[in-house]
Parts: sequence; structure tokens; C-alpha cells
Amino acid sequence: MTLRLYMHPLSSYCWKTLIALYDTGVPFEQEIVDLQDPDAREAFVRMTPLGKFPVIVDEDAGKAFPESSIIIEYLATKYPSAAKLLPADKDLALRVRLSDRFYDLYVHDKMQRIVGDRIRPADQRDPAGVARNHAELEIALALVDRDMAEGGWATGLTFTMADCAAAPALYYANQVAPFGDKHPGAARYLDRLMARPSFARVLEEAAPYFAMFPKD
Ligand SMILES: N[C@@H](CCC(=O)N[C@@H](CS)C(=O)NCC(=O)O)C(=O)O
Repeated sequence: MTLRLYMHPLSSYCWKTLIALYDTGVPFEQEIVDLQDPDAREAFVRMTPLGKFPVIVDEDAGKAFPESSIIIEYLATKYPSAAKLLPADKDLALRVRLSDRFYDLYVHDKMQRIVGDRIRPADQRDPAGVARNHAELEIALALVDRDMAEGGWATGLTFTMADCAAAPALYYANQVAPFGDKHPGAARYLDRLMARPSFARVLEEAAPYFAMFPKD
């Protein structure tokens, strides 16, 4: 059975799915896409018109999905070892999905916009937009700090899809603007995530690419 993940080792949303795959031991193959290469980009956009990774292709089932959360939902439905990422209890599963949305929309997206501004030409930068995204990120980090102060994982004692979402969002948010002094509970949660073997492996594989990350 071949599952093929179209991805890049530096991509934060790819990290989210990689964490899910490594944490559950689901076998897959990596297909690294270099979007800077016009031919590779054209082929990728033919497969997924929005041109965003990750995309997973289940070659045996003849199915393909973009969107990190949907990919994890697919894994959880199809592979018994991945079922733990979404609790069977419907109320708990809703909490996981809510937390996943929180990390994607209010932490990850804000961080991504700040980083995106750094790679624009100087005359196309948007300082007001960056300031707004920093302010909104700050509100979200204060909530993480409050909720994670006591330890544990995003929605309790079990590592779920929400933690897969939190890991890249918090890691890169901390690169963009270190938050340990102001939000020690959030920083300790990030430490716990980084100590998780699945995320540690993702970070190790990304390390050769870190020089490509725009510092400011
Ligand atoms: N909502 C999507 C977001 C995917 C996304 O933003 N991917 C970024 C990489 S982290 C991307 O493909 N960027 C390339 C581009 O926009 O050209 C998901 O959850 O998978």
C-alpha cells in the first residue's frame, strides 16, 4: 500500500501531517516538491490547483487529499494506529477539531503572514498588517499560556490532531517572536512537543533547510 506525501521539509503545514504520520507509524513515502523549480511547480499545480502542500495520495485507493487536517482525518479513519489522533467520543472529537482550528487559524496563519511579509520585496511590505498579525498572535498565545499552564496535551492527556497542529504553529511563532518570557506555560508546552519523538524527527529532517527561513 503506497501513501505518498507531497511536501517540503521546511513547510509548517507539512510538519503537521508528518508528525501525525511518524507518531502513528503509518508507512508512507515522501515526495519533496521544490516550488522554486518552474517545472516542479507546474506539475504540482496540475495535481492541486491551489498549489499548496501537503497533499497526500493514496495510490491503492485512488484518492488524493490536500489540507493538513483532512489528511489527518483520513489517516485516523483508515489506519487503526492513527485512530488515536481523533477520539471516538463525539464531544471529545469536536474539542480536538476546535483546538486544531484554533492553532491553524489564530496561531499558524498569523505566523505565516508575518513570515510571508519578510519574503516580499521591500517596497511591497505591509508594516501595519504585520503589526496587526503580531497583536492577534499575542492574544492567541495568551490563551495557549492560560490553557497549557498545568501541562498535558492540547485537549487533555492524549496526544491528538490538535497537538500535530500546535507543534509547527508554536515552533515557528517562537522563531518569529520568542514568547518564553511572556508566556512560560506556552513555552513549556512547546518544549513538550519538541521532546515528542515524532516532532523531534521532523525537526531533525528540516534542519538542513533552516538556513532558507527568512530571519527578518
Ligand atoms: N490550509 C492548508 C495550508 C497549506 C499551506 O499554506 N501550505 C504552504 C506551506 S506551509 C504552501 O504550500 N505554500 C506554498 C505557496 O503558497 O506557494 C493546510 O492546512 O494544509
